[in-house]
Amino acid sequence: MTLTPDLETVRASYRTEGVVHLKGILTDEWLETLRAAIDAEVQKGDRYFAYKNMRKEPGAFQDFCLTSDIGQRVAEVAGSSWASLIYDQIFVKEPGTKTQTGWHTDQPYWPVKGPIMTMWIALDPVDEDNGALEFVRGSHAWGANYRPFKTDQLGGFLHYLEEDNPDYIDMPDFEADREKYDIAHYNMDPGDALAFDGMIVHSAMGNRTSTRRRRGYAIRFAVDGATYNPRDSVTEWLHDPGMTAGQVFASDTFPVIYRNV
Ligand SMILES: O=C(O)CCC(=O)C(=O)O
Repeated sequence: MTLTPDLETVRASYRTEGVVHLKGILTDEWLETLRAAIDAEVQKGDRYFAYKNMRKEPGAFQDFCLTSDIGQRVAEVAGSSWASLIYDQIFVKEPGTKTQTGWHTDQPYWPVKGPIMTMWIALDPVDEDNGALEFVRGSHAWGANYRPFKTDQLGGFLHYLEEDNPDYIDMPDFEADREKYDIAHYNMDPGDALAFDGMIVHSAMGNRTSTRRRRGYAIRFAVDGATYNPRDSVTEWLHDPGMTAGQVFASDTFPVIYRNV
């Protein structure tokens, strides 16, 4: 049974724009479970963070990745017969954490060639006041391979990585030239998700409110056509000695969580 209403329209938007807004993909139970799990992390003291690989430890994030229907949703939207898990990440911007997450593409940071999808799930209402993500629609299809860069703890640009690598080009100043591009953000309700391509240029606003939280849970997936591409120090933390370069991106470390049989 298909989980995604209007699947053909959704797929077409994802294909042409590189991002699509999916409404209400979480059950109330998962919403509460994930919120509580993030709150346990907030209790540790940080108010603005992007913790990675939460699913490695037993608990709510691992359960969600392995037992919810998220893999099927990814496969449906991507038009893939399978989806494997790369890693997950929680993005918290508590009220008053105003720093913008700079414009970037995700793919150069990961050892994957071919299609990657992120599902960014809102656990609070999200809009331009409390940290909505922004996308340069269609940029995933430009064929532009933007150079990865190092950021500080708050996501500010520090310096380029792979500076001598001719495969990359430096990123234009999207912020300065906003009017030149088709830039969009999506107002989200808790339980909504944005499915977006690993090559789309995106950023996230800061949380300018004094009262409204912004908890997001992002999971990165490889889908049909994605292969292992362990190329440099930037992607090293996701290297898997159990895979060989060029093979389908799936292994014990990066399990296939959905297959349409
Ligand atoms: O949620 C955020 O603040 C940033 C998210 C992001 O850039 C991503 O998921 O790639």
